[in-house]
Amino acid sequence: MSEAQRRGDAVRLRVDIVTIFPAYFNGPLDVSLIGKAAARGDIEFAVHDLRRWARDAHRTVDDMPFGGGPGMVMKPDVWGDALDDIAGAGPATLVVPTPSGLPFSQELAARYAAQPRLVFACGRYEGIDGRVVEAMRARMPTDEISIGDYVLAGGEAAALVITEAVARLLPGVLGNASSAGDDSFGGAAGAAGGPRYMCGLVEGPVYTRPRSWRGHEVPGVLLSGDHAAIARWRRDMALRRTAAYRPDLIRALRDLDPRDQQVLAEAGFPAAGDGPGAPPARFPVGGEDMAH
Ligand code: 6GU
Repeated sequence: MSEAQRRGDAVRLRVDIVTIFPAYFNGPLDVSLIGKAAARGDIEFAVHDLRRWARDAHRTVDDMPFGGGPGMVMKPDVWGDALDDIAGAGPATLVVPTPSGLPFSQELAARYAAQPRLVFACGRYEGIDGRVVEAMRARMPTDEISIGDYVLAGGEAAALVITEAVARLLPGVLGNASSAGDDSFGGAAGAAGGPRYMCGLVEGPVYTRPRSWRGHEVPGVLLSGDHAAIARWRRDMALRRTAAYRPDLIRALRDLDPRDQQVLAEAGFPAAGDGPGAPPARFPVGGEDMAH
């Protein structure tokens, strides 16, 4: 029994994971931030072996695709029985990781962190028979989610990614309650306590001691104690890094002040917010040559 459960606190989030590789989750759920949250009872996990619901002696979970093509498709009857048993009790959101899903985002992570229960259906092979999602949609909120534009061998890694992004947003999970708002995308997600100046941007570089390392100095403004200047510098760096790596985010920015416009112009964006924006001439993502 966890501390929280001894205190009588309710578990904030229950996560069920259905997979043919339950061993994949041995370890990752027990360490770091997620492990501590689980030990405190803020989050509770159950990992289920899909083959428990297989019907034959070989515990078959897949079959050949109708219409032909390569690979195998996961059987609807096995998944249907598993999800009936697991997701049947109480309100839950079904998350089906798939490269053809809705892109995962900080906004979605925040929405999931407010749910009492998530059930992940991890597919392998060419995916799960399409009727499973169709049937579950009629019964519970069901999201097909992609974690990026690349193809994984199965949904397990994606389920871990989504779980970690959600777990760190649970109240009391982060050591410093305000640090979630400081992150890349944090302001965009409207996280409480996050500085407005990072809204919609990825973060710039961060520094710690020593002040001088291998001939590289920490930017002087960070040692100045001038909080307004530090905030402005951090926004400048975030704008430059976002321009270099994520021009798509720059085009979505609104309410740019004259200094923002100047920083973006230097980074190769003549008029951010309208028009496609030119690619940056170089990748000015470091802090070393920044005037302040
Ligand atoms: Cl959620 N699953 C798989 N198999 N591949 C992916 C993915 C998910 N997101 C990106 N690639």
